[in-house]
Amino acid sequence: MSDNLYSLIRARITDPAKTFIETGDGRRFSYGDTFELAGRFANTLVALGVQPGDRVAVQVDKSAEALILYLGVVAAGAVYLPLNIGYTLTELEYFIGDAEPRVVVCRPSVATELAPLAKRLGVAHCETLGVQGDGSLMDKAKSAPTAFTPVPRGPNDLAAILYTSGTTGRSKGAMLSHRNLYSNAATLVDYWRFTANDVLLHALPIFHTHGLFVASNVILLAGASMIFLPKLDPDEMIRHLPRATSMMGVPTFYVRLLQHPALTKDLVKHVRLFVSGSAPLLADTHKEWEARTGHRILERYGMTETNMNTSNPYDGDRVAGTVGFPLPDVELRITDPETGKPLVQGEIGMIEVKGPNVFQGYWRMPEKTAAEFRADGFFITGDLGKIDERGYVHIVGRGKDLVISGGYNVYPKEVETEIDGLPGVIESAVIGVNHPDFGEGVTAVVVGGKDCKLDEAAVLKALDGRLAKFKLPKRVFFVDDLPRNTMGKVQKNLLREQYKDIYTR
Ligand code: MCA
Ligand code: AMP
Repeated sequence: MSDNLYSLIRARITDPAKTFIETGDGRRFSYGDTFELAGRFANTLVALGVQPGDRVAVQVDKSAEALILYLGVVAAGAVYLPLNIGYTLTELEYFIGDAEPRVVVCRPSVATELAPLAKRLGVAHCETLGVQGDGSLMDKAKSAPTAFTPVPRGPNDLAAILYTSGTTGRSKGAMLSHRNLYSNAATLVDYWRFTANDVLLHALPIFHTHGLFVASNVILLAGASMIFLPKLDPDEMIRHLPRATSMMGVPTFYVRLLQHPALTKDLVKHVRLFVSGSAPLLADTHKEWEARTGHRILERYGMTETNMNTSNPYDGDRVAGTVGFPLPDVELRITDPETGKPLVQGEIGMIEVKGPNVFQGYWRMPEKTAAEFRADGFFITGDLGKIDERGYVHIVGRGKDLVISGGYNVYPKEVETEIDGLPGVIESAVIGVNHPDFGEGVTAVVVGGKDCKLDEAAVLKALDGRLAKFKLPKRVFFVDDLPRNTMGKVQKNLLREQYKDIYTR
């Protein structure tokens, strides 16, 4: 049997009339509709010359069709490459140039800007897909046949590439195989007890692991349904929650829903599971949520490179401030970050993982890939943690210089490089500071020279259009010097301490 994820999903679906997606505005896609449209997309892509292994880059607004396009790409044996809709043309130039997709699919509104760029970078076709089933790709798909035999794939063949920003330089494309995606989603279906009776309230973006693989693949493998909302809109979520059995979100989802007066125990009485991940969930949020709804949020831990690694238990104690136990099939150890030697239980060190969930390496970056694996196959996550006496994993910090804002990763180096390039700037340090809504707020501390005429607004204006908006500093401060240790390294911990109250006071 082929390992093509699409074939494995199809094999599990017994009732084609069952609803897969219901959109916020009431459109409904049964599993039968979904497979027909995925077949049309796959046939369309093949007609555009897409061969197994070719990349199909997609930067479109969230819609049922966009998710079904993912299935069509996978069915065709091609490699799905989703891109954050916030990325600017400058950022897209890098991703497209690096991944060399055969086809780029974008929003109708940006096609006139993106098509010439894609052409210059050697992309064969630039197509569009809108939120109402419009666009050139849909036009072609409408006249394509629905029947498509999924292209046979081996377990290690690629199904997707997701870019994660690099701590030191260029963004890296994490290569995920059919087995990576299938094995992790199948594990989560069992671990979190998903069945065909489930209805997931889905308000996450579908260009990252959380909304695409954790949420959507789990629902597909369970043959369950989703209420598919374009984004986090608390009023809309409150409207749909009474029909949901489950919800997945980043901590900001829970923080914002708690601010809604209509969130009550009664509203969520049909929900059996709330999952949080992508960033640390504050113990206070966990407690407040339990007090308001009667539910203990289940927190889990994952990465783009690994899918999900650990989860709090479905039955048993969901401990606030921990990310639970390693999932079945996932080996997890804590090591000395310098030597890589395993540490004893309770000591803080580097979290390393190994299992069928762990990716195939970084696209065209063999050295970077080699540097992040131990000789015995463990992947070095860059997260610092410990395992307590009951076996729960705690994430206590990051060994990598990374800010997580509202569940999106922002690599300080990327923002610092842009700021350092502005006229008159000597240097800068970008840090994450406690933020009541986003968890961490991207914050820039800038050393301007004598001739520097910039102020906060001017820095932000200069960065706008070069970096996606979620990467832009929420505040910019000017200082005479950055604190350094004796080795000359900027002491970001001191800056984080100095600015720790700026978003909360
Ligand atoms: C939007 N803005 C942000 C963010 N999102 N700023 C900082 N951090 C953010 N995350 C900015 C916009 O640019 C805009 O700026 C202003 O905030 C309002 O924009 P809006 O679109 O209204 O924002 P929102 O709808 O309120 O979005 C906030 C959000 C969203 C719901 C937290 O960012 C979100 O859905 N995050 C989830 C990300 C996610 O799925 N992560 C999983 C990665 P301006 O006003 O200047 O225009 S996968 C992962 O991490 C691993 C594998 C894992 O474990 O899951
Ligand atoms: P990404 O590169 O977007 O896949 O982000 C992965 C990173 O998010 C991990 O390496 C962790 O630093 C962080 N992360 C994910 N889930 C959690 C969690 N539950 N608690 C703390 N950090 C998390």
